[in-house]
Amino acid sequence: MGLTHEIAGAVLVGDDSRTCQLVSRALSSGLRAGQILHDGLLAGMEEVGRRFRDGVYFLPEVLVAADALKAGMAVLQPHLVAENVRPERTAVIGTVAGDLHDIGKNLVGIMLQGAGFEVIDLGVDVPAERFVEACRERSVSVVGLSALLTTTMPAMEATVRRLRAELDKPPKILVGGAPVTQEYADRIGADGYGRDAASGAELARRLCFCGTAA
Ligand code: B1M
Repeated sequence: MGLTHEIAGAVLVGDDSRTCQLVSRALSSGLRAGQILHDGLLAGMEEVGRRFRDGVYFLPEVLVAADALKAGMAVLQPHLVAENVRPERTAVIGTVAGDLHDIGKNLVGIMLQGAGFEVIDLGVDVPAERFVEACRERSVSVVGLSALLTTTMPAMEATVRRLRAELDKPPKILVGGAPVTQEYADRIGADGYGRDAASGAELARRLCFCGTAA
């Protein structure tokens, strides 16, 4: 079994010390940091996403896998910088104004990282103008909006409207959260709706690389 495969396996079971050891070993054996990232850490996290989507994994497994991913990334980071490996796409995520729920949004962030995005997390209770600013500050491929309250869904709609009105080239907009539906996403003009974190990240990837949710 190759080292990258073993790394993916260590992420999958959330073993952070083994993930770090294997990443160090892979580096010493001459594997490139980019390969360790894609074929090892991210491949492991992608499988976590699939298992979560299919109901095989639950929240605790996802969180321990995310910790293993983070631990491995910490070992790999200086080597990625040296190799100038950068994520190809940037995603900005946040929970909309008035809403303090962040567990689902954090999961979406983890899955997006697993899908190869650099993630800028604006946190909770994020006003529309902050999303707009974040998209002006750098090149952003996708914005992910989360809302958990029926009372904050209008803030989601307002955010979509402002992103479209105020940016010359608006990023793809993905929405999700317990009260949000595909029908609502269509109505407010979002590009896509994620029922859960894994399908949200998968959709983000499709939107960015294929330009469509289909
Ligand atoms: Co709140 N809360 N809460 N709460 N809370 C709910 C959402 C509620 C359904 C509980 C209930 O009444 N049964 C209800 C909303 C009712 C409604 O509007 N229809 C509610 C309420 C009313 C409130 C307060 C108003 C209560 C009060 O103070 N009177 C208050 C509001 C505060 C505010 O936001 N301004 C409040 C506060 C809180 C706590 C702070 C105590 C805490 C939040 C802690 C935190 O997030 N750090 C909390 C919690 C924990 C919940 C419940 C119990 C759990 C939410 C959760 O984290 N689920 C929730 C009841 C429930 O859902 N059973 C409830 C787990 C999480 C993984 O799921 O976030 O849905 P979820 O994310 C999913 C998908 O939705 C999707 O992916 C995830 C799964 O993979 N997803 C996306 C989410 N965002 C996405 C974005 C995407 C794609 C997919 O693309 C961008």
